[in-house]
Amino acid sequence: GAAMMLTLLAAPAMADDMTVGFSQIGSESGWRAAETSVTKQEAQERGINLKFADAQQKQENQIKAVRSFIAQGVDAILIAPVVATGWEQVLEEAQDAEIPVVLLDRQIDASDELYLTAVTSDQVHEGNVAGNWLVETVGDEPCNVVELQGTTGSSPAINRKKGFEEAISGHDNIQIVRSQTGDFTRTKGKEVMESFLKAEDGGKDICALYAHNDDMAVGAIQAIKEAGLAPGKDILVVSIDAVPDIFQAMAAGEANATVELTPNMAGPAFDVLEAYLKDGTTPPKWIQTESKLYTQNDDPMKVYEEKKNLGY
Ligand code: GZL
Repeated sequence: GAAMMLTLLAAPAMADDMTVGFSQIGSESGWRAAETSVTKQEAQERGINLKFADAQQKQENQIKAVRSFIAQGVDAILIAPVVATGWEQVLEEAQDAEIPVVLLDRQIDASDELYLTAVTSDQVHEGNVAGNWLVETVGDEPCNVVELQGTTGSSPAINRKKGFEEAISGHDNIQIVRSQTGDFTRTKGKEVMESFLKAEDGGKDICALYAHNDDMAVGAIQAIKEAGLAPGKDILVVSIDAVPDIFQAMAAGEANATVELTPNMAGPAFDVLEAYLKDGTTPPKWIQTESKLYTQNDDPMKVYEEKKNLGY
């Protein structure tokens, strides 16, 4: 009757009290920590009720979290998928429950029918930018490169490797002589760099390090110094993320270049979810975030000051 109608009319719009489950990979890097803090801030500013689950970099924990969000009947689910495979089953369960899923910062090898959209950078382009910087920096000089890959099977590790190799192909003076995963962490980055230096006669013939993220580069810089070499000079250092600590290293002449990745993937994600849930507006399947090269010429300490309070 009228009372019911009045109650319905009084119900707040969906977006005002949207409940969103976020299956986050973990806190493996400074960038990941920033993405988490920015996501929580964006939700708070929008009055979104965010349910947060940290998977400690294990896919089975992400799948458990998504199933829990489905059981709780959330309005939407965000997933930062640790690896690119193994998502079909749980995404079909979310689809059956009519809960839209948005992927953050990494892609998956599954039909894009299984998610509303993916908010990510162009990771192949990031590898291109890093590789092109090295090509322009070394010219025709011989350059043996060691590569610290991101998490095995993750879309950034696959794509950043591909993009870098594209950029250096045709420049036979530049060769990747060692390549191994450092799992996007400082600790592993340091350990693997130590093994590269030992395997390469102390590192005197290593010209450059390409690290798929700044955290592995920062760990490797420590290993290079402990081996008695000058990072940024004896061994050039190029990486991706643009976290504050890489700018400190650049200001100290210990790192050379980084490709920026915004930690704010959730803002665009919440925008399209609100439009979808309120008006049924369907977004494009990919929302691409920008990539910008920073080098020692870009006043690294100024950039450090700008970034240091952003939750990294
Ligand atoms: C890339 C993102 C990567 C960051 C790393 O989009 O998934 O994961 O580059 C993080 O710092 O571990």
